Amino acid sequence: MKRLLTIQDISCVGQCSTTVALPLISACGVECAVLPPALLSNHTAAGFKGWSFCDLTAELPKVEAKWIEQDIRFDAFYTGYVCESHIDPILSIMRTCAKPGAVRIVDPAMADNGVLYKGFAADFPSKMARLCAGADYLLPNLTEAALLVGDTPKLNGYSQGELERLIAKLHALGAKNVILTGVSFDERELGTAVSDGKAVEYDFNPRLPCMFHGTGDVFASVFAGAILRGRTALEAAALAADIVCAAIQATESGHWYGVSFEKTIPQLSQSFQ
Ligand code: PXL
Repeated sequence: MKRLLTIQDISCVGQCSTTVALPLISACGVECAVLPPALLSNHTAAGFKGWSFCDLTAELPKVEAKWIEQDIRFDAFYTGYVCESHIDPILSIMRTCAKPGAVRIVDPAMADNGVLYKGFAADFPSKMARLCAGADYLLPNLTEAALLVGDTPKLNGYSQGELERLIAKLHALGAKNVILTGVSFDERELGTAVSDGKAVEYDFNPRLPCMFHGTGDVFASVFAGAILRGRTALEAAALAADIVCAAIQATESGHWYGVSFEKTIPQLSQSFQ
């Protein structure tokens, strides 16, 4: 069994980050170790009135030292929501605790719908870009992609040419494969562009008429699990999108802070039987 380390916050309530990654990656048949660089009472998106934030930056080198000492190494790293002070310690762990050929999956979780999440300074995307530079798989949404390359985010209306120029700029940051989510050329469909730097392939699903928190984390977690189970980037993105759609459809109305991804776990583990 492959062993992945996910590095992103624990939001105690809110169905995002580590509390999504651990069950979904496990359901793919991949061992999931966790390293939370911060502990929050809940996520920071609209709906919650505030949040507590306990920064664990100082713990990161201590954890790293114990792993080095005990020869604990990982086949893959998957990073999500992190803050500026976490980036150098994470880059160090990804160097010192990697098995040969370890894969780096980076979800630059910092923005959506044209704006940065609350709490991030305007120059944060340039800091996140340093983590993205070493990514084997970079998984931004359209807003994150634009901010990473210094463009003003556009909410919709990217032509195929504009999208592929944006993808080329993400490769120029250093990312090997780019998986761009939230892509649409037609209001009935929403999908993903998958690029290895040579060709761009697309996967679309019917657009669902609603917006939920945490779907990016569900997408990235399933994508990471599927890559470690040997799927191609396009296959992994298509499975991740199917699970996101199923999770949205399984979410009862009034459940506002996340999606009921738990109900997709049987379907997800079936895909790896
Ligand atoms: O789902 C991304 C995410 C992760 N962690 C925290 C967040 C968010 C999105 O708002 O606030 C703390």
